[in-house]
Amino acid sequence: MAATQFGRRIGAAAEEKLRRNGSMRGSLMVAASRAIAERIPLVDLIVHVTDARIPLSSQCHLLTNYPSTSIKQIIALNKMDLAGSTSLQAWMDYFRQRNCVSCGVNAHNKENIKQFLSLIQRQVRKLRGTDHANYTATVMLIGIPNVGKSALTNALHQVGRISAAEKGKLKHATVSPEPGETKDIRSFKIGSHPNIYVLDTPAVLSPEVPNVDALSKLILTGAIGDCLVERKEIAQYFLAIHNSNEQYKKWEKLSTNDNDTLFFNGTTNCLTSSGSHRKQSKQIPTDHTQDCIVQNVRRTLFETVSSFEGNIRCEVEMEALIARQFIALQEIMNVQSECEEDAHDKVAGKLLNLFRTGRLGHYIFDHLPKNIL
Ligand SMILES: Nc1nc2c(ncn2[C@@H]2O[C@H](COP(=O)(O)OP(=O)(O)OP(=O)(O)O)[C@@H](O)[C@H]2O)c(=O)[nH]1
Ligand SMILES: [Mg+2]
Repeated sequence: MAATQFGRRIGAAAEEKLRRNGSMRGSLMVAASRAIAERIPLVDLIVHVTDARIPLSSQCHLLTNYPSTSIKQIIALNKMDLAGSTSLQAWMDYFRQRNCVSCGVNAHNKENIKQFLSLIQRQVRKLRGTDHANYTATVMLIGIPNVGKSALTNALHQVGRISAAEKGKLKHATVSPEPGETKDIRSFKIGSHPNIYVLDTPAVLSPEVPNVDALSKLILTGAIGDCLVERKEIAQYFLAIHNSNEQYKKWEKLSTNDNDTLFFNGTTNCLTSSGSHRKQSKQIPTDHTQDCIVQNVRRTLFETVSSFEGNIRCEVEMEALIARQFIALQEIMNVQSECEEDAHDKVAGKLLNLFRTGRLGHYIFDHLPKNIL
């Protein structure tokens, strides 16, 4: 499939660069990995934080290298809002069949965090094997960069402290869309009776460069910074996946119902084809994902793919479609630049931001291993 070729292209370019640099990890990460590895046998429970869009490619080597029975862990498939809960069920079944406790999580959803906290509390109680609550347990979050360890820590700390009616200032772990933000191991209280603390930790990456397929997915989801390959190439990879996927068909109504309507802001007004302004409070959904730019990007992607007459299975023809999409997106994103390269870079940045915040559909990029289907 053409999308796979686009992925391999960026995976190979990144691999080459990493091999020349010698390693995926800086000296800080090496030291942090050692400190985390030393604590693994000492904590009560490990939450192995992965990205639900790539449940296998985002696994942390520190944990996969352990025999599965020797560590007590919950596999948290975080960012499940970006993966879509229906497809994620098959992955949870996959982990269940391997006797792993797994759970889809959305660090931004309070109700979901409450359920996740209950799961952690149940597991801790089970592991301690006692009904009394006069003890302190430690839970360590471990994962590769940018999977949401700090966002989960903050959410658990907030929900756990509030439900325990604890007073005092809430602490905050720094959360950032850039990978490698957390530099130290820090402890946050998430429950009383028993006292449970979570350790937010710096990201861990394997010293081995992963295969090109996994590498391209890590780059696409933002686990590895955009500095290894050009943003335009990453955006092209996303478009190749998007164009090969059926999801864009859901956006057909944006093209047919509203093609005479130009949205000029994302709130309450719109400009009709006749030029008059009218209130749109009923017509623009209140969901934040439905803002004006998102609508226009979705409509443009729908129109460019559905009107394309070439064969998108062929890499060269897919490339031609993507080139058209860049031109169309540049216009609707209102990107102006003297230099084409610079304009494409800006379009790519905006497109990747929309995709990575879930506004261009739900995706799971890893395939379930065939033998369990
Ligand atoms: N949509 C969505 N975004 C999330 C979720 N969890 C975290 N994020 C976002 O993902 C990005 C990375 O989150 P962090 O919590 O900083 O990730 P981390 O694993 O601590 O990253 P490092 O400290 O760099 O290893 C941020 O932009 C978060 O807002 C989630 O469940 N859903
Ligand atoms: Mg962090």
